[in-house]
Amino acid sequence: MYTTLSRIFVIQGDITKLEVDAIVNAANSSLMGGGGVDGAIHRAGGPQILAECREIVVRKGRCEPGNAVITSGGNLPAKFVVHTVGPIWHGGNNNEPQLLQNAYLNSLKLAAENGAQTIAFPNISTGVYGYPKEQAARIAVGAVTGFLAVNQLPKQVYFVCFDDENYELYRQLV
Ligand code: AR6
Repeated sequence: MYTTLSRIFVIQGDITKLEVDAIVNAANSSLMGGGGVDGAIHRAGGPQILAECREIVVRKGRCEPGNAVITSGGNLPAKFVVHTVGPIWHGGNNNEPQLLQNAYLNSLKLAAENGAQTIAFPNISTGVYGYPKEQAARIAVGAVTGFLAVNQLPKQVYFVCFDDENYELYRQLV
């Protein structure tokens, strides 16, 4: 049996390159793609991912902040993409911490339900959505640690940091 922290890894790089069961996309509520990591995932994964997102929107509507949906990985090395929507930072008194925590927890739950043994997260909401990086990192690590303590899947979680500041923050926290 692993201890929780030994199941968490911090790496720096491009999440689209990872050979894990699931990568998480920091999407927006339309699920129709965008910039940042969302743009990178759709570019690398090809049109199949967007087609599946379209079907989901037709069936269930938009993806509200804190929620998550799952598609195949298209041309990515990952089997699945979990699309979640983080909160836009409006100063911190608009339920941002809870919504960010929900984005992590609902992504983990959906990945586990689909049998994912390994999952990789980007630093949700810390780009275009403007969430302060240290606060976001604390929420991310807290949510993942809490989930792993009471769930066997995913077996391993990767925090994939793109910028140096996030990488340093996560290395200190984990
Ligand atoms: N791999 C890993 N991390 C990345 C990559 C990559 N290839 N590219 C960027 N990042 P952002 P948000 C990091 O802006 O703040 C989109 O337009 C980046 O350095 O992608 O949740 C969506 O459609 C940052 O740390 O997502 C939404 O409209 C982190 O990913 C909106 O942006 C998240 O930055 C969502 O904003």
